[in-house]
Amino acid sequence: MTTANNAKSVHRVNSTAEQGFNHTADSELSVSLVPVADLVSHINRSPMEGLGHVLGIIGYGQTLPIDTAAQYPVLSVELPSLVGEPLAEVWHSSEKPEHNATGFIRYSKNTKLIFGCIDLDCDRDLQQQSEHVYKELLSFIENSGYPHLLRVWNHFPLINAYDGALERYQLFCVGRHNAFQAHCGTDFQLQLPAASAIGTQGSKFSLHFIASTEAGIYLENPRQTSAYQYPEQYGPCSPSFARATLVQQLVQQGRRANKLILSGTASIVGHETLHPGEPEKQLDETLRNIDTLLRSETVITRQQHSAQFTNVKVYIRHPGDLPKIKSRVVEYFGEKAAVLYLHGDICRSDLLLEIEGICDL
Ligand code: 3EB
Repeated sequence: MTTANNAKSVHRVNSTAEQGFNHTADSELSVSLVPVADLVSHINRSPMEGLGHVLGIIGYGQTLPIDTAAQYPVLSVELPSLVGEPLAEVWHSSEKPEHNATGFIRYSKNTKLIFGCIDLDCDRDLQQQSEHVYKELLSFIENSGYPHLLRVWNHFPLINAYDGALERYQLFCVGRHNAFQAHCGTDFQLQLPAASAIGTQGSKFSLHFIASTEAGIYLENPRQTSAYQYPEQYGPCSPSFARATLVQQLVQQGRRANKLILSGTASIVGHETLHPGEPEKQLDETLRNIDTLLRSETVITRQQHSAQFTNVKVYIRHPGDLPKIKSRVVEYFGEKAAVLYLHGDICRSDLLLEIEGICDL
């Protein structure tokens, strides 16, 4: 049995519906998955219902019916949702944020966190654009007093296509690597956030991020080579990310407080892709990777309760594979997790799926 399933059977998490109080009201950060059609009423209701204040909204697959002049950042990511109606993530915080924009970065910030979006037309030179975007982002968060990047979501088109001698994902990795090295210096590997990089069928370079005044704890996966140490066969610059970020939040009234923000995780063991062409086996390998990370010492020793995923995103290269994986995903993560299935390209052409999520510890 998996860790997530154990969590379900051993410790029941209180939810709003069951307990009549709000589970997220005193939590620093939470994410609601909302049908796009209900977005406006959800936003209007959320302060009354104790969900907290809106930090920003990330929509998937269709342009959001929200005024782009909305005070908080709104981003439409070009990755269609594969199940049911179009969905959006509403990011909330318990503490009222301030909204603003600087250059191409739109953001909301409270005393501890900053949540922001970048939405640009893709340049012809992806390496240079990635380097530029990351340099701007790193300077911006540092100058604003939120120097610790916790999580970044990257999206751009044609991730597996070649541009000259390199794949576009490799070009992105070079640009991102150069920016981190220039900004953070030679030991930049120790300061890398959790991340994901997913290919779209659109035309935008878009990303969103969370950064903090306080350092997160960056985790690696004992079953996987650290991405920043991948050998050169995968590209001239290894990918700049950590496998997860552990965020320690305030404990109030004994309720769960730590969050694990899991990077995109795929069927990679050591540094090699396992099970090319076999989605079910890639899924099992991915879940074993997630399980291993959840059982790692750093996580276990900081865990106040059993691990419970609240939000999960499953990226699927071929929509036809969805029926082969959906029931296993639901079984593993349990009914409490809001799962979003998105049609996107994974950064290695032999990977068929990737899973990320946010987990209460
Ligand atoms: C992997 O483990 C799969 O380049 O930011 C996962 C998460 C992956 C983040 C990134 C890439 C990234 O290497 C791919």
